[in-house]
Amino acid sequence: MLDLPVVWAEDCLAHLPGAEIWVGVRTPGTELPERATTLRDAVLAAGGRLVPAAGHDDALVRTVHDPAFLDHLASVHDSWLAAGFDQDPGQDRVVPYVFPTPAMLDGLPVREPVAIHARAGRYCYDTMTLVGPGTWAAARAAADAAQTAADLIAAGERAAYAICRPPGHHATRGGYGGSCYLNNAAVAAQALRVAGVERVAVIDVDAHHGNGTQAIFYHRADVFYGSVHVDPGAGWFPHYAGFADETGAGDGRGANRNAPLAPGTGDAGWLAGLTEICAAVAAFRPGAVVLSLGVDAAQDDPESPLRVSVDGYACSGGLVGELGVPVVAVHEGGYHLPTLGALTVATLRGLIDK
Ligand code: SP5
Ligand code: ZN
Repeated sequence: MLDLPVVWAEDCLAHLPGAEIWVGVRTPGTELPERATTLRDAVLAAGGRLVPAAGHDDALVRTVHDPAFLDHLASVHDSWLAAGFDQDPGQDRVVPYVFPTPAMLDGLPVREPVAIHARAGRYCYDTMTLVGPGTWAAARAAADAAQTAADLIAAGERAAYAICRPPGHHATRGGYGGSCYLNNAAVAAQALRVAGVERVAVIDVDAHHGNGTQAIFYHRADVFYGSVHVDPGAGWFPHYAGFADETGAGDGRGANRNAPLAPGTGDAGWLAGLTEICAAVAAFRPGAVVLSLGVDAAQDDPESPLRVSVDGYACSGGLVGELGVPVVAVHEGGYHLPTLGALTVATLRGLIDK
């Protein structure tokens, strides 16, 4: 019996990216609405208690993200259609073609471009993360779900699970990418801080490094970020972050910990990495934990080369539960629909059985 509140936002189904542009080629993409309904059905069948996400105003989200980025994301698809891009050249999703990277700017300030096709890349860092008509509503609903789960912890629950779609851990303070738009885990962590938890730890078990969450808290001493993930140095997304020598900076020195793993790593190596992260989290003495629960490290997942089993995921929940503090679990990745539910339920069972 999975005796746990499960936060659900119907609007998370409104995001229909339709495709991912991979090395210039249109591919179907794997971040589908069916992921969310599959997760919902599995956790409810296991005994989870459905809690509708509550609407929140933008105050908290605007402290986690750059307000200019939020205004952009809320309006860019309407602007895209108003400029006729769905007719000419025939693209109904927002897809950038130029990015203001250091290679282009070389120290110049980032200006707000006039052309909508240029603006499309202003707050985006890849070609894989398209914006459609329902993207903003869904991303905002996912952030609401994460904030609602944090509210439940603040009200005394020991654990809560938010079905967040689209996922969030690749979204930075000022930009989106990696199938993520708003950083749901960072919203949950910040909500816990505002609710009075002095130190919050984010533990990220998604197969990919959560570069967005790391960046948002990199200079802060009050939020620890720890992640176990496939080694970006072995050629895996997000490629530019997630290395072991990234340990925080300024006030945040020592409050960041990465455990990158070789492709092919299975339960033993993955759980050893997570054990190391959990030891660092225990030393940080958090009052609550946000678990970035991606199940794409599973052996059958198409998006990562890690080979974790359902039992391995159950053990990961146990390791986080053993920390003995309340946990907000926020869903991240996981793309193999036939096993998504079992992996998630096993993790949540492991979490609350401790
Ligand atoms: C939340 C999350 O798990 N985001 C992961 C995004 C990783 N995307 C990287 C894609 C790299 C290219 N994959 C090839 C797909 C070919 N269809
Ligand atoms: Zn992932």
